[in-house]
Parts: sequence; C-alpha cells; structure tokens
Amino acid sequence: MRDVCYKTTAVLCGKNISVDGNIVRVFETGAGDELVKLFFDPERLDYSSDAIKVGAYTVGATPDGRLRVCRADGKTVVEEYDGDATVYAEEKDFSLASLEGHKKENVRCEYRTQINIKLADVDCVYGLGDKAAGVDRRGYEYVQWNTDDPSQHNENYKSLYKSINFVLVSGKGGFYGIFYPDTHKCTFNIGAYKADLMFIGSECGRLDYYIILGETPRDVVREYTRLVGRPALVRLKMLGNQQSRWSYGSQDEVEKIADGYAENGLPLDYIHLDIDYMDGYRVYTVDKTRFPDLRMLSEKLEKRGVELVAIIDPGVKSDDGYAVYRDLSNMNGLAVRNGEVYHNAVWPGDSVYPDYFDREVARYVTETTANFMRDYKIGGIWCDMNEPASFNGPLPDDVMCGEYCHDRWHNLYGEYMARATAAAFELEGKRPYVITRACFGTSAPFTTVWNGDNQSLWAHLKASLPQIATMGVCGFPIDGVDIGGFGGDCTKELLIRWIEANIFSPLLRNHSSMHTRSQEPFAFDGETTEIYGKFLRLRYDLAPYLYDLAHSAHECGEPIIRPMFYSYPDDEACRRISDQIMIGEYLTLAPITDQGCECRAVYFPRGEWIGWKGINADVKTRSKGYAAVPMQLECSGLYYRADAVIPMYSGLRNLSEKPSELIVFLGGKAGRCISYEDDGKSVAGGRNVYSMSFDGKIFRLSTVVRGYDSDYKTLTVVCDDKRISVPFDYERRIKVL
Ligand code: MIG
Repeated sequence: MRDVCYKTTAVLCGKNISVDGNIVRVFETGAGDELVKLFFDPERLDYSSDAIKVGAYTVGATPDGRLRVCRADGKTVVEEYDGDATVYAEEKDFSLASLEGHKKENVRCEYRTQINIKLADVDCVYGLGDKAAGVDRRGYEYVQWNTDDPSQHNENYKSLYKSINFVLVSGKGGFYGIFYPDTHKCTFNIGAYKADLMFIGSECGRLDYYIILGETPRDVVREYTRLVGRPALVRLKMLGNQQSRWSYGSQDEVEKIADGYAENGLPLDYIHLDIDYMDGYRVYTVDKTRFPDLRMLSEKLEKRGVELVAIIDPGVKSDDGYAVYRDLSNMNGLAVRNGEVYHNAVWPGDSVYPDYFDREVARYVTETTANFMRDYKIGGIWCDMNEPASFNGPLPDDVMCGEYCHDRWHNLYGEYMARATAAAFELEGKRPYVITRACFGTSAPFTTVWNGDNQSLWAHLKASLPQIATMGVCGFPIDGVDIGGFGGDCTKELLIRWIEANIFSPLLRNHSSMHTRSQEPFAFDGETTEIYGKFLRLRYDLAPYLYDLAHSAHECGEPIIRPMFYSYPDDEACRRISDQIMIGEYLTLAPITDQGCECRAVYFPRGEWIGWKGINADVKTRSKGYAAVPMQLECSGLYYRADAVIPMYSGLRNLSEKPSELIVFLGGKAGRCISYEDDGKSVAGGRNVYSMSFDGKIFRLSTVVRGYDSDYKTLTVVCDDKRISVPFDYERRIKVL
C-alpha cells in the first residue's frame, strides 16, 4: 500500500481527518501507531477546524456531532449512523437445551471498533471481494477472515479465502467507497442487522478507515486502487487457456493432456501441476518416480507453446532430511508458539509454517522459488493453502510470526507468501505468474488470484459472474473460478455453459478435484469439444482486447470484467444486475447459467447493441431495455456496441506465438480505442501505443508511443461483411465505407 501524502489534517467529531485527493482518512488519536505500522508512517496533526474541503466535497459534522461528507450543493454523500448502533446478537442455539425450552438470550457483540454508516433505502453496496453472492451485498453480513472451507460456498457463507475490506456504495447522494485497512478479523454488516445501518466491527482493531469519494464508480475505484496499489501488468500468456487437475499424476499424463488439446485443435497455454508432483508433498521438490525428467517435459511442452505451472503450499514438512525445513529452522524462520516452533498438519503430515514477514525468510523463499523454476523450467507458481489452512482446526491466536500474533498476521499471510514468490520473477526481469488463493485488499500489485474450491453446481456457475466482476471492482482484475467446478462431477451441459459464461474470465482455467470425473473439454463428447473449442477460439481472437484492458487495469485500476452498474452508473436498471457483465466498454455478455434453459432476458443499456455472429443467434440491433433472447446450447448472449473498435488476433494456438496480423473489428458507428503492443512478458521492455479510430467512413491507426518493433505484418479492418487488409504500418488510413 502506498504512502498517501496528506495535504490537510484536522480533528472533527473527535476523530482525526486527513485528506489526499479524494481520499479521506478517518482515525482515532493514537492510530498511525503500532497497529497500522504495516502500512503507514505516523503523521502529525497540524490544526483543527469545523470542516475541510476535499475537492468538490466538504467533510464536516452534523449538529448532533456525526461525521458527514457533503457536496457543494449541501447534499449528503456519506454520514455516520444516527440511531443506536449497539449490536446484539441473537443466540442461534437450536441445540437440545433450547428445544427443551431454555430461554434464548441476546448477547451484546463487543467490537473494539465499530464504524457505523447510514444507508438510505435506495443504496446498494458492492465490493468485499470473493463472497459468493450477487453484486449487491445489502442485507448480508460477512466476516473478513481468510478461510479454507471446501463445503458449498453460497451467499450465506461469511468468510471465504480473501479479505478485501472495501465496499463501494451507490448512495442516494452519490458514489463512495470505504476501505478498512485493519488486518484483524472484522465484520462487515451491510444492513443485515438494521436495514439502514452498515457497520464494520472489529474485535481488536482501532478506528481507522478511508472514505473514497468520486462522481462515478470508476472515479472511486481509481482512487481506491491508487491507495492500495494497482495490479502489476499481466503477462500476455496468462490470458491464455489453462488446464488443471488435482492431479495429473505423471509425466505421461501431463503430455497426454497437451496431446488432447493439440489433437482437438484447441488452444492451450498452461498446464498446472497439483500437489502430487512433489516428493512426499515437500515443497520445491519433485517425485522422481512419477516425473523422472520434469525439465525435459517442460522443454518438450514449451516447443508446443505450453508452459507448466506448479503448485506450492506454505506447509513445510517437518523432516530433518529435507533442506527447506533445515534451512528455515536454522534461520529461525518459522512461526512459533510459546517460544517453540509451531507444528500443525497439512499435506506433508507434521508441518511448520514459514514466517514470510521476515525479510530473510522472504529472500530465501524468493531464491528457492527462482532455483526451482530454473531447474525445472517452470513457467508459473500457484500458491495454495495460504489462509493458512491446516488439518487440525484453526491456528491459535498466539502463533507468532516475529512480533505479530496470528490474529493480526492471518489475513496478510497469503499476500506475503505471494510477494516472496513474485520476487523470484523480478530477479529474471519477468512479469510474475503467481496466482494465490488467500489475499488481503493490498495484494493486487504482487499477485493474481483465483476463487478456490467451488463445485460443479449451477449455483456456482451463476455466482462466478458477480464474483469475478466484484474482484475487478476491488482492484483484482485478474481473477477466475475453476471452470466446470472443482468438487463434484461436472456434466456436459454444465461445462459448456460454464465456458460460455466465463470465456472472458481473465484467468481462464478448467480445474477439478480428485475423485471427480475428468473435466477437460474433450473428456465428454464431440459436441462438447466443438462448442468449447469455438469459445476458446473467440477468447484467443479477443486476447488483444483483454490485454489492452489489462493495461488500463495496471495504469488506472480499471476492472477488465465489470458489473453492469460500473459502466452505467446512472442507469437504475443496472444497479443490481448480477447475471450479466461488461467486458471493457464495448462488449456485454449475458450467458445462460441455468440447467435446461435456452432463453434468457438480456438487458441493453443505452446505445445500440449487436449480437456477435457465430456466438449469438440474435443478430438484431438492440436498444435500451430488456429483451428475451433464445440461446441454444452452442450460443451465448454476447453483444458488441455499435461504436466498438476492437483489436483482435486470428487463429493463434497459444499466446507465445507472435501474431503477424492485427485485426480491427468495427461495430459500424464512429468510435475509438487505444491498443498496446509489447513482448508480453518483460517488465522493462518497450511498447507501442496505438490510437485507432473510425469516423463512420475512414479508419485511422496512428502510433502514439513507439518503443517496440511491431510483430504485425498485416492490418485488417473488419466491418459488417467487409474485410480490408493492407500491409501494417505505424500510420495507416483505410477507407472502409
Ligand atoms: O486441500 O492441492 O483450492 O485447487 O487442487 C486441498 C489440492 C488443497 C485446494 C485448492 C485446489 C487444489 C487442492 N487444494
């Protein structure tokens, strides 16, 4: 998280207020000390006043002493709650005792800190990361405590793997965000206790939070990601298709998967190695019986454009004969309890946990990761189990990493594991390929994420859209769920609908658990392979569009996959839509997510929308409002805006191939876009920035930044049935109509 430079500080309503841009930090005296040291330098308060200006807003107090943020016209944007916010928890005890008629009691919830915000009837509350519910969190309560629980995730599930303490409110008086940077367990109650009360309660945190102001969700998200840090630029290849399974258990099996893809003409960029590649689950080792020559396998696959991703868990096997255990023990680099190294059980059996917060440990992990990747030519690291998970119930609060207790470091553990891992890629000057299961709101600059153990259920397919879109709004643009579902047996129909719905998911990975049926696209039948393949080819064709969006995620924190309200904040109909998404501003996708369903309602925001040929049977031009659209098994509700200008590739089998043709798809009406070209992988390499526009007749490409020798040989413009190709050049003008 960056150090915000506060320009104004004051005391209002007994709280300290600091302002930077449109970010208002509210904290009690004494905050900025020990608790928040992980993020901030303490700063001194300069003066007090009645109100302070924050751009177009004023932070002041209501006559009864509550904090309030208003606009210039006096309209309230954010205000503290005005009623009794004391929380009582009804004891939910359906045990024998209560059945026998014993009195049920109301217990007071003791929060050390409680931030209370007033909600108006019309307010919607978005954010909170990976929770498996619709985009609007109103009416629910969530607890931010990274948790590995593989039972069926649903909207009532209070804690998942990630703690992203950010809500984006579409309030009566405008949009605003709240970020609570505390890493301790905390509760976000979004009007579930009292309809008009949103509170954040922490059992041990101090009052310290941020209000992020903005006219639109985009403004708020930009400011928020400026605060917590914006995501690293993704490696182009990571946008390719990935196949996984717990586990592909041998070298031959992995090769067969690559063969299956090639034989069926399906594009593929990565295959994942789950825990069984390791020697007795010792991290950074390889089982030589199953994988006698992993390096050779990597090299063979690399020639086919496929790289390997290896899973790494935090749990280190307690084994004196194992170097990683010995090294970490020798540097006192393990979590301890009562002065002794703390032991628990995970996959390797008796295990210990590295203290990733310790610099020396982090450096060791970085080097070990780098050596491991170099030895076996591994392309990416998948960090699992880093909530941290354990087989013996929750870790006690007094397990220490350095001076920090578990209740404080828990929610940050995944981030620090991912950071140490990502640094291994930096050593090579490469953009990291790290995906993590657990993380905190500040983790996006270091790692990408996936949403953990979903199941092969229609409900989980449905949840994937708001999950991915919400992660985007929370500053994590590169996210995905296990396509086809992790647990349980997938069906043909579910897999097809899943790939249709998640085809633009930035992380596109089909993964399944052991003891479930095979879930690769070709493990079903010819029709499945064909439809899955059609969608994969669409994905690869649109890779440059997604890559451009990834650039804007990196530069301004914009999500790639967006909830409808994000793109159309002033359209009331969009505010609660969870089953339809935007991909950038030019594409909307309304897929089928119900069994047996072959028709659904699609919402068209303002503008003209046209169905994507070959994907969508609906090719009428649509305008504002709902329409029922038929979608047979091989169809999905993909529409482009009439002013779309979309860069595309054609026919790539993987994203290591250099495309020689840049195709620009035009929606037919005047429009524009910015597009990027670079080597797709290095951190410091040069790039080209192209500006492309269409005025209804003429298409123009010009090069705004030129720092990379273009791989394009041909420029093709596609508009309706027209297709015009010319030799590529850095300045081009094509008469289309
Ligand atoms: O206890 O490595 O979410 O993707 O396949 C289960 C085995 C551990 C959980 C991950 C899942 C992975 C599995 N892991």
